[in-house]
Amino acid sequence: MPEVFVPFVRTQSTGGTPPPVTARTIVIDPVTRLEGHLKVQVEHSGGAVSAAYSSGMMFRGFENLLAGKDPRDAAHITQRVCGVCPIAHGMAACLALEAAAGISVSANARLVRNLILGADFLHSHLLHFYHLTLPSYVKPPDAAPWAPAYSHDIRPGAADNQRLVDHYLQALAVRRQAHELGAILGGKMPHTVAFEYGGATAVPTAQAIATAQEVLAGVLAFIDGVYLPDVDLLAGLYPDYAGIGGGHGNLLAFGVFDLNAAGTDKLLPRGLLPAGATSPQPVDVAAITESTAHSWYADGAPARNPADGLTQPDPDNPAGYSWLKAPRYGGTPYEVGPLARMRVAGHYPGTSVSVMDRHRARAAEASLIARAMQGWLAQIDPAAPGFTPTAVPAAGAGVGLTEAPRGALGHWLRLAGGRVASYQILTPTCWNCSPRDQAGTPGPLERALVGTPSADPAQPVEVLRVIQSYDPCLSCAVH
Ligand code: NFE
Repeated sequence: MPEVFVPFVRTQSTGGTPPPVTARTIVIDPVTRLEGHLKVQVEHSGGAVSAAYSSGMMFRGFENLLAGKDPRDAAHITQRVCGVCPIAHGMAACLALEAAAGISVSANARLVRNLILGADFLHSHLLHFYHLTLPSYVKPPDAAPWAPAYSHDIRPGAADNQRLVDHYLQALAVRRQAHELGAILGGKMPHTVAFEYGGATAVPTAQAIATAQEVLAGVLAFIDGVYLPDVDLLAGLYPDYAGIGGGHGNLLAFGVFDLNAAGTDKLLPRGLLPAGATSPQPVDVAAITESTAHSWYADGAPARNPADGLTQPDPDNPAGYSWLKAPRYGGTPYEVGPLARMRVAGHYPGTSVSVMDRHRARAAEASLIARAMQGWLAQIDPAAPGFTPTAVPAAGAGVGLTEAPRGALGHWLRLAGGRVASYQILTPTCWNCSPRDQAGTPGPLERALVGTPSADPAQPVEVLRVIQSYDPCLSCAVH
């Protein structure tokens, strides 16, 4: 790999790669109000997007630096993939090693893990709606850090606009409370020290549980009294976004928040919903592949299951245009995230997939999780252990499937000599923002952008709204 990588300078289309920039091209680079480095190029004609290309612009290499490490360290190292969803990585890493060892954790450990992860979901969903999304729909104050802002297609009247901007500010404090909740139970946030192979390192005292209930009640009151009504308000002001940004329509959830030791019962279950389906199908992990045909990798196969995955950077792949691989299920792109989870769980009826469906499902999920957390706090036994010391297996393999706030997350671990022999991470944003695969099929975001209005190419706010509805995190996606 060259010492200095100059990203993404392509002058020719090489079959499935972005065409040269013309007067019909809009390039947003970087896309802001998300984590990491995302570039989106769209071609437009007749006032609508005709093709889109999504590119992750930074390589990181966490999988490679895990090789040879003590597998217990993965729960802490992989949390550094991201400051927004670290807890989910800690969870997936623990689950992968525990699967390799064939163990399950105590009831207290399960509850404490659910609670810390739940607190991170609440923080993340509030962050996404108020601080990453809303500025694309309201007229923000004419001052830093909001100015300059788009002026095209901003619809709220003065009173609604003021209400939403006020809530933007209030939500900063509520996000802090959600993080405090995680810190009460997990030692600190965002990167918890409580997630260890074999359980959770601390069981909260009765006093800590009471404090956590109090903080949680405040967060839940904001979700139900402010967040949900604000999403309704936005959906009412922008009703056309219930029909924009649908995409392939396939939804996938790995499931999360175990309600029993075996993990067979979950608050948000595992399931697959191909477009239009109303009853979820089982998920077969063997059907998952990642293609690098249009990615800057040389992995020596058209597509690999993550159990056999490689991470061999190749910035010179002439067909590449992203540092994201292209995950597929049975060769088909699937959208992951709150809409997938809530629909698989039966909590979000219908078959519609759109920008507003994503926002509505995310808010409804925040309320559902916060309520479940109240119950989990009540179930903790402060006198019972949370951690069971267990030997690390010398060899074997395990898969840890869970959900991060943005969707299905998996860690694939292989052990040799008691160390990490191979580690592969498959993140939600890699599913959602993937480039084309070996068959040339666009990823979910790339497909969802097709047909999006582009009324004012100088202010492509419609394109931005579709992108943001997925809540992308490119730090996770490239890991
Ligand atoms: Ni970096 Fe992450 C993603 C979530 S999971 S925010 O995508 O949610 O790795």
